[in-house]
Amino acid sequence: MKTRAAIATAAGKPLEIHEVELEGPREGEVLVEIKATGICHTDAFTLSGDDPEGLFPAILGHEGAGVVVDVGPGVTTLAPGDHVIPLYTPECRQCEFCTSGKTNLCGAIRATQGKGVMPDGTSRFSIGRDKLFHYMGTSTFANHTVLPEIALAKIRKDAPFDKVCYIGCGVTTGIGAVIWTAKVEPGATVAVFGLGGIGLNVIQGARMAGATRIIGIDLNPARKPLAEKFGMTDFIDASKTDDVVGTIVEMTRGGVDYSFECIGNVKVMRQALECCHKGWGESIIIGVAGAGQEIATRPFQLVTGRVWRGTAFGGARGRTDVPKIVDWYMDGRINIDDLITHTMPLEEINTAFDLMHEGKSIRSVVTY
Ligand code: NAD
Ligand code: AHE
Ligand code: ZN
Repeated sequence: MKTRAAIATAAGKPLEIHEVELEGPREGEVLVEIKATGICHTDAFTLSGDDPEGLFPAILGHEGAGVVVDVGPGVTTLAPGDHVIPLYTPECRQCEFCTSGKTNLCGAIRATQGKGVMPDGTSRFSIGRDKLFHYMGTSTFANHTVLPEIALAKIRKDAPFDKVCYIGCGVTTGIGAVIWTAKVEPGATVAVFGLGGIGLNVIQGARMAGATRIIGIDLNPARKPLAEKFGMTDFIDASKTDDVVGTIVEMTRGGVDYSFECIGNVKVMRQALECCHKGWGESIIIGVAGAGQEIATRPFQLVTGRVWRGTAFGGARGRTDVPKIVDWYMDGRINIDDLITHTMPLEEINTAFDLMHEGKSIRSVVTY
């Protein structure tokens, strides 16, 4: 079939809107009509050329929601008409990762996903004679896309696509990092570095978990009012101090119980670790750093009890947890609407990247 997509032709170039060819679903695969997709910083990161796994030409996008149009042979859990959220972290429930009970990182299709192809090693997308790469196994910047059955969470039909698409990455990553990765407990003190589409969800997760002190740190003071609405109790303008760590340690009399890096800056990752309390403070890396970047600290920081961890997709097991998060939204337990600052058609998708780089949006959503 033919469908419309935004194509990343080369690193650093604006996306181009074209009609593309999409092959139907093969064994174990599902054809989905994408109704809406968010634009996450990770899409910008890959488009910039900083992603060691970045491939071009590709159809980016990993924060979508849509409707099943067709299923390939062997698909048993989904049928045409089902509403779904694509999962860049699938859940096969059979691999050694899924059955370990220790991680949400499913190993079933990760290798081919990173190579921009479906599990059988081929792409379903092409334009003319040229193949296009898939991205993160999802490619939601296309009006239609094909995914493995294990990479789709079935959700309720009354949830609005233009809001719950954000659960496909940002909402789940931020809230999940707090409740599933860090397991923040009531009364905890928390520091959140970077108050964008992920960091504000960390703040909302910390408030849900009962944290009493939630310190937000950003270079952009325009983030303060919304962060306060979501539960931030204190704000540090990182552009106005050269001692963020000292400021936090003093404010909290020794450091925070938990910190979260939601930027992708290795220098800030160090600050996030070092502002944690001696003996027990845990720092969770969420931000994705570019090729060649490395983190550093004195090992003494770890010897004296601080813990450095990371999280992908907030530790969520997608097919199990994503439908629950959709319920939380529909029940009014979490706020998504205030974080979606811009909505636009696919033709204007490059504006979404501009708004992100200018610090003017939290989340932009493209509706098809
Ligand atoms: P965003 O652009 O919406 O937000 C980033 C925020 O960081 C902005 O508010 C910006 O002003 C602030 N910032 C930038 N440099 C700063 C500095 N030096 N000090 C303080 N604040 C600074 O991005 P996002 O969509 O929220 O994504 C954040 C990061 O999380 C990205 O690296 C993204 O790739 C990553 N991410 C990771 C996962 C995961 O599963 N681990 C999932 C989604 C996104
Ligand atoms: N391809 C990059 C790493 C990118 C990365 O870390 N991705 C996160 C999700 S970011 C969503 O916005 C993730 O889930 N990582 C786990 C995984 O298996 O990819 C690189 O550095 O090579
Ligand atoms: Zn993302």
